[in-house]
Amino acid sequence: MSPVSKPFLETLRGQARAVPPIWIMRQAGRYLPEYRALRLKARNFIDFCLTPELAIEATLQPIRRYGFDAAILFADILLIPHALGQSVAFLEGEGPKLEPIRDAAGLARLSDARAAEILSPVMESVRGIRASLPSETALIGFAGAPWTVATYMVEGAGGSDHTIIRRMAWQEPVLFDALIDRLVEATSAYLMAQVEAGAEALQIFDTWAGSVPAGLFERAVTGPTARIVAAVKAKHPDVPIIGFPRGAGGHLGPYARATGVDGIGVDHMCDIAFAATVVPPNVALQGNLDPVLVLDGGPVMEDEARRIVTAMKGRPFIFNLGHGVTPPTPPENVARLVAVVRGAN
Ligand code: 1CP
Repeated sequence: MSPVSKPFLETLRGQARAVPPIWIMRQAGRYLPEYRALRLKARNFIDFCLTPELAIEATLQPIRRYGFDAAILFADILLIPHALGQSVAFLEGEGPKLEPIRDAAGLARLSDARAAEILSPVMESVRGIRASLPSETALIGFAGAPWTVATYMVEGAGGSDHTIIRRMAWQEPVLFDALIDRLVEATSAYLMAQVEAGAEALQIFDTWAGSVPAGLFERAVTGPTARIVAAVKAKHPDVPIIGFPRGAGGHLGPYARATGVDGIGVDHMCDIAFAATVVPPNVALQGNLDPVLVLDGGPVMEDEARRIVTAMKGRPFIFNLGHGVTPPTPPENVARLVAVVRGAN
């Protein structure tokens, strides 16, 4: 146990603090000029993520600028399909493109034989970040949840409709469940390796949970996430885990109870006061300022941030956005947000 208290970790252990810890999703990335400069040093985005020197520096940039309470490992949820042998490319301005998996033959081409080796630079990054962080700053490791990663693997690209994978889930349950099982296994191993390398908390990003029909929610979201949480906690019972089932407001209570997560990321479509009524009181809430408010900054952003902090008084709570900070956001607005949340009127 670390002798220095880390507000972010204390909150995930159930402590309600007068001043909430703060970090923001996508805090490292394109809205920072120093990230855009660093990004030019790698030929493509996967190489960037798998070069420890670059990933360590990208992780530390927002910590130096803002002193967030937590750093998040710089990596991407699509490193898992890459490590399983699927072709993954990030095209400039177009987002990710994958060679889609649509049948048993496609699934059979995945192999975890080399996954740990391909992902080993990530563990080197985790060790390097841990060695460089201020003593009060926690390090979050992460992965995509099986459903969200599977949407990219099956659809072959981003997007929000997810018709192909939804049809697969309904019409070809054996194939769908087998893909999800592969991801549960690979993701559990990947997250455990991050903890062993020095990650102090984990976040499971289910960015596309909101496109899952209610009748599939347990099979696609809650069940697979619960299995990952159980696998990680069997080996590392003390590592706190945050689940972020974006767009799944109506399922937050059952999701929190069935998965056993220590914290719930709440998106900005969901009223965080409602989340507080359905999520057990010992489970921390994290969120949920609308990222567009940080584009303009000013009194509207500040009032809404204060409203959220006030609504969460007395509850274990971590301030964050409802989704990632967007690339055109002026960095000085983020600095102001941090000051407001920490109480500098
Ligand atoms: O060249 C570039 O700079 C590419 C932009 C970029 C960045 C900075 C991508 C491509 N990924 C990342 C880093 C990243 N991705 C981090 C670490 C940085 C940080 O948070 O500080 C994390 C945690 C992620 C996670 C991630 N990747 C998610 C889940 C979180 C979320 O925002 O919903 C998802 C869905 C992805 C997929 C992804 N990676 C990148 C793109 C363009 C996309 C597609 C997004 C989409 O489909 O809309």
